[in-house]
Amino acid sequence: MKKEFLDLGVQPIANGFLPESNADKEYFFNLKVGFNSENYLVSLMDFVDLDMMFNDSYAYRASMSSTMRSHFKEASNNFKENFSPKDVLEIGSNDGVFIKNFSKENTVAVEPCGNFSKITNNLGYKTYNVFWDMNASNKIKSESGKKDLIFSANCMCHIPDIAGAFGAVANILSADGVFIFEDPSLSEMIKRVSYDQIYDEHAHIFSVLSLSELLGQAGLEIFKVDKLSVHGGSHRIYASHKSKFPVDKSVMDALRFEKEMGLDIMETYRTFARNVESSKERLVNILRSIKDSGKKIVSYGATSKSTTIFNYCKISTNLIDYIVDTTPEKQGKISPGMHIPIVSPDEGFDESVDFAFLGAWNFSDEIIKKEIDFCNRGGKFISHLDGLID
Ligand code: DWN
Repeated sequence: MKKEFLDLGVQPIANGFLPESNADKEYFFNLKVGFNSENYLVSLMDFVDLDMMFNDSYAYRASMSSTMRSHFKEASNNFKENFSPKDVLEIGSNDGVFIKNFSKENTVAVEPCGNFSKITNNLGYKTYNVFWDMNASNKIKSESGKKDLIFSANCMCHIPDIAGAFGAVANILSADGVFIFEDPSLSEMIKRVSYDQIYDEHAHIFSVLSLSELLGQAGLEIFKVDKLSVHGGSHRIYASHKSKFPVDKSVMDALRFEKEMGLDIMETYRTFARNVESSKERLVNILRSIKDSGKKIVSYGATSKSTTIFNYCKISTNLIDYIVDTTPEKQGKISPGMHIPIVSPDEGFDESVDFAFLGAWNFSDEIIKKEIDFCNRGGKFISHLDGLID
């Protein structure tokens, strides 16, 4: 039974960057989070309708960062070397940043956002423009058989019926096949107080504890866990049909670590909720004192994560002048809910900027390296996790 532990207030569609003309037509919902003590799953109390979030104008492009392009290149090399897959399926292929490393002949993809399924179909990869469920699994299995590598990045945590989704994977995974997926890590979120990982698309924030329960219900077993630095700290889970692979030490280590963190008890989440409240106060005080001193602050990266922060902390152009983002589809629009204008870095990241809030803090290394001139002239980055970054 899911019990609420955090209320992040009224929130818009996190990735719903919109033209100014649509500002009065936004959809809002109450973003509340709960913990289920039976299967250890942390989920939204109420799921947002999938069609509201994933449509033919989805804004997030995975290949917009060099970090993610190299991340998926390395992942594909790793999987080819260790599993020599013949028949590959990616669930949530976005703009093809992962599957483009595999041959078109024996790779199929599932991508519900039509603007992206069009890209990979045009590249020659058979892409099903559907949501992942048992219907999709049976259709693909009937057309191209079972798969020996099923991969999914930042997608499984977006599926409200996660038990059904894992059952659909088991249905099409070959006897000796591997199911590898990566999603933000609950332990990292709790540790960093990175509450901005919570938004409409993230139906769940997974722990290995919860995944072990849910995959087990689908007849699958975790045999390896990698800790990843991408997307603010993620887990890469390797699973298969039961007893197909020796269970690696990393699985027991992860489960033990999470139990020691108390991810199996409600008290841990109530403490997290208090930490979130303190994080909000600290961030607003930092931004307000900078603004009161007459300095200019922009936000770097129009992210779903920063949508949660800005709407929870009521941060608008009263504190942030505008947002800079490299994604063409986001430029010229306004941010969801707080309606902060978005411009390209060429247009907005200039000498007039004194401080930059890291909306895309998960790429801070890449960004700070790229903006060394900004830092050298005295510009400062701010994050809600670490405050002012020297
Ligand atoms: O799970 C999800 C993750 C993978 O991506 C999706 N539900 C939605 C999305 O979340 P997000 O919007 O918080 O993702 P990112 O990857 O943190 O977004 C980064 C944004 O920052 C992009 O719009 C690109 C932009 N960016 C930039 O303007 N300059 C990124 C870099 C690295 C840069 O230098």
